[in-house]
Amino acid sequence: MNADNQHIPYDAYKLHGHDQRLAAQLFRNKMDKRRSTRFFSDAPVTQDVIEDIIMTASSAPSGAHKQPWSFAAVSNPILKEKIREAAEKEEYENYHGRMSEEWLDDLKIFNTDWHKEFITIAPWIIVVFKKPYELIEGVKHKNYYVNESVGIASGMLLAAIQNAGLASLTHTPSPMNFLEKLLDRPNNERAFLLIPVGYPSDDCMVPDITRKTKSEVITWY
Ligand code: IYR
Repeated sequence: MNADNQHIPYDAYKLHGHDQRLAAQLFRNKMDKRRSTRFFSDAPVTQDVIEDIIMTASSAPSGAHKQPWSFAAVSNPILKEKIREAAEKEEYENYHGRMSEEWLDDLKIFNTDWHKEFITIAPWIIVVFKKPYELIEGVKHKNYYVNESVGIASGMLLAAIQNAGLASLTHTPSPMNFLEKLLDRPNNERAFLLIPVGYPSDDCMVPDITRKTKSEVITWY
């Protein structure tokens, strides 16, 4: 393209041929081993690893490059205890009347209930926040494609967690506004996902589920 003041040459990461085939296969295999985990070890994970994982997520594309996200990384045990207590309070209500029979039925194979021990056991929880707007000098500026942008960043976060040899869970206590209060977030932030991160416990079990096959998910044209 023609040079202008707003563009610089792209220093692209490229692979070709065998290297490309191998990289694609290895990454697929690594990601295929990812499972949502509800049983964590309390073994520590260093803050610099969590920082790299979050900054990988924050490299995601976003509408008009507004990067409409922020991440709270919590290891403080007292705060984790408060978050667990509030999450369990909401989940108790969900499992006792707020979720439909069909929903509860769909969840049976996962053996979930309102107890959320993983919030206090995992060494870290990362709370992803979305920012529907920015507040600049008291003026609201709407962000674009906020759910898409934060969803992409969250997917990259999960991939980075897996790449670091750690386990995670995408937990969605609902409603989640207690997180904004407990973490003292600014008015323009809404909790999007709560993600415990750590090693799985040695006796961690996961549901016996299969993934859709390529013919079920891909249509070639
Ligand atoms: N948020 C509840 C219920 C729940 C909902 C879905 I959709 C799941 O895939 C799993 C659980 C909980 O975390 O228990």
